[in-house]
Amino acid sequence: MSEVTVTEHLLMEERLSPHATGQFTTLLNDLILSAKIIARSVSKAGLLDVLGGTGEVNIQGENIQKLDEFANHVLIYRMARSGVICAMGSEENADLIHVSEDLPRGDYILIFDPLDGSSNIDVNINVGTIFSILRRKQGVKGPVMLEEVLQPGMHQVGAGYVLYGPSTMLIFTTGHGVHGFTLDPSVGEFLLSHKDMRIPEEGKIYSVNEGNWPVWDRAAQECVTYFKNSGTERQRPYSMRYVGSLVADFHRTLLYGGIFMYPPDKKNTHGKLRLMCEASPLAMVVEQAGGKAIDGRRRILELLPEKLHARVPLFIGSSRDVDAVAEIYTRHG
Ligand code: AFP
Repeated sequence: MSEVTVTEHLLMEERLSPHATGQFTTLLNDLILSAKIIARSVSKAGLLDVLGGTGEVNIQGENIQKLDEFANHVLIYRMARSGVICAMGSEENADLIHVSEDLPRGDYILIFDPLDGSSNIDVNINVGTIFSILRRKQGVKGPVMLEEVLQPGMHQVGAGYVLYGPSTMLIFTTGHGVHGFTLDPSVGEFLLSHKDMRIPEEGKIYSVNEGNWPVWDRAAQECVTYFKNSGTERQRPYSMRYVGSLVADFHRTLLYGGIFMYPPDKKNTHGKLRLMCEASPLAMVVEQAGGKAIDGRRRILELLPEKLHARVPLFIGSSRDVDAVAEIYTRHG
């Protein structure tokens, strides 16, 4: 593993940008500190009284886990004090979170899913934090309006995720490729372990909750059939892997190639995953690594969110595998 720390890496990237003020580096450094605090609690799940639900239900209608609430609190508290953010959007909060006027503020907007895959915590399976960084239009002052936040993913200035797994990893992009860092717990630093990550052009794994087959439309069923059936041109059938934590399923897809799919179904007619805090940040990461992300027909990064918690179908991964899905959806009209 290289000895380059994530801070050194950020400073090097900052030097390449002539107009950099250091605010973005500050933001990422505070995000990294939050991730370390969350990682510490996640790694002690089972020892501390952090397992199980709080008994409450979030804006998405899902049971809130204790660690979910803790991760959300850490991020909101820390990032509000970074001095460079004006507003935040969390998967756990119905409304936009405004940074108090009593605190120093900047132009950045942070959208996050504090603990993705949290229903897996009690069984000790990987979870993660997904983040998307947006910027206010230059010169706009005063309270942040929701319309300013509802930007298409292609306006993100940075995006990534922290994976709390056998080791804690930070994967992010600022639009100059994707880099991965692994937390060395003995020194408490994220060290560069995966430089300039590239997703294979084509994979051998498809990832989907196939239990939803009866509630999918014909196009989604055809996509899964395509990856299951043996083909002549490509090596098929693909293997199937599904963790049920998007960060974990995405991370495997990024490293090994293949495709992750969450199609719309009869219950989730617009898909289950959240556009702003899940699909868009991962779409930026995958595109920067040479892959693709679509909702079946349209590029995820071009979609304009209608609301903070808009949902979207997601097909993400190796470019040729995503192209195969796009071709099937086009045929279905
Ligand atoms: P939780 O955070 O409630 O566990 O939801 C996880 C998630 O949003 C995403 O991480 C998974 O890919 C997806 O849901 C799994 O959904 P299914 O359980 O419907 O397959």
